[in-house]
Amino acid sequence: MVKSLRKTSPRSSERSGLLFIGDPHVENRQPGFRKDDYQRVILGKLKWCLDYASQHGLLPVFLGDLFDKPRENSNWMIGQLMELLFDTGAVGIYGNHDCADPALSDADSLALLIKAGCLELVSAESPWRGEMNGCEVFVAGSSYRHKVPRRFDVEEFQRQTLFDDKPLVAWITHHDIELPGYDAGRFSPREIENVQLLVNGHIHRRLEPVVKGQTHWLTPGSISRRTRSEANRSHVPSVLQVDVVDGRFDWHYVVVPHQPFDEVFHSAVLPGEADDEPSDFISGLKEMLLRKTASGAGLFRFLEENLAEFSEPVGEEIMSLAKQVEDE
Ligand SMILES: [Mn+2]
Repeated sequence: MVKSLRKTSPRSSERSGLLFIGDPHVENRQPGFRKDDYQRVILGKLKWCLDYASQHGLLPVFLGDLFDKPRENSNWMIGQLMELLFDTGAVGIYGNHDCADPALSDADSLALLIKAGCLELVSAESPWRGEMNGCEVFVAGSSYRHKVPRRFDVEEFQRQTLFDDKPLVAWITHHDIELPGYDAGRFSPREIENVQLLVNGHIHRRLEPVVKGQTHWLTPGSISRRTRSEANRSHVPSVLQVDVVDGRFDWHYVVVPHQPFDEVFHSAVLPGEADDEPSDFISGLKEMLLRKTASGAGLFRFLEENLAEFSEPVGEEIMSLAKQVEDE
C-alpha cells in the first residue's frame, strides 16, 4: 500500500462534517465532445470544492477516479493538484481509472499525491478517524476491486479510549452497485453493521438513495460531465455535504458551479445539416471535420456507425489502426 512520506498531518483545523467529491477524472486532454479547456475547468471545479470545504469546516473525501489516466499526467497538472490539496488535506480511495494495474502502485500519478501527504488513502484496515462536533467519526472505504465487509469492527479501533459512545462511520466505495436507474450494477446494497452512510463513486450520475437497515447508500455522481449523453444533459454536477449534527449524519447536495451543457459540448451534426446531404456516412464525416476532438470521439463514433458496410476483417483492421493513432 502506498503511504505518505509526511510525518505530520495537514489536518489540524476543527471540522464539523465531510464533503464527498465524485469522480473528477482530471486529465490533460479534452474528453469526448467537450469544447472548453477541460483541464483548467476541472481544476477550477476542484478548487471551488476544496474552498467550499475549508469555508464550511468539512473534510474533503474523494470517491475514486481523481485521475482519468493513471499515468500520462503532466507535472504541471500534478503540481496544481498538490497546491490545491496541500493545505486542506483530503482522504479517499482509488478508482479503476487511477491504477494501470489491478492495484494502485508507485508508478501511478495518484501515488505521488498520497506520498506527498496531499491525500490519505483509507481502507477497512486504516480508516480516517477524527472528532466532529463532539462525535467520533470514521471514514473508511473499499478502493476499486476491494471487498466491502459485512460489518465494521468499531470496537477494535476503540479499545484504547475511555468512552464507549457509538461513533459515526462513513464508508466509501467505487463499485458497480445495483441501484434503481443504473443497469450495469452487479452488487446489491445491504446493511453494513456499524456503518450509517455508504457513498459510492464510479457511477457518474446522481441516483436516488437506497436505505438498507441502518445503512444509507448514496450516489452523488461525478462533478464533471465527460460524454455528450442525454443522461449527462440532465445531470447537475454536485458534491455531497454531510454535517455531524446532534450525534448523527445530516446530508444535502451542493451544486458545483458549471457551464450549461450546450456550452460545454459541441452540438451533434444532424443528417441534412451538412449541405442537405442525406447520407449518415457524409454527415458523420462532416462532424469529424467540424469537431476535431482531441480524444477522437467523433472518429470512433463514426467508425462504429459505418464499419458494418465493410467485411469483418477489414472493419477490425480499420478499428485497430484508429486505436493506434489515438494512443499516440
Ligand atoms: Mn469514473
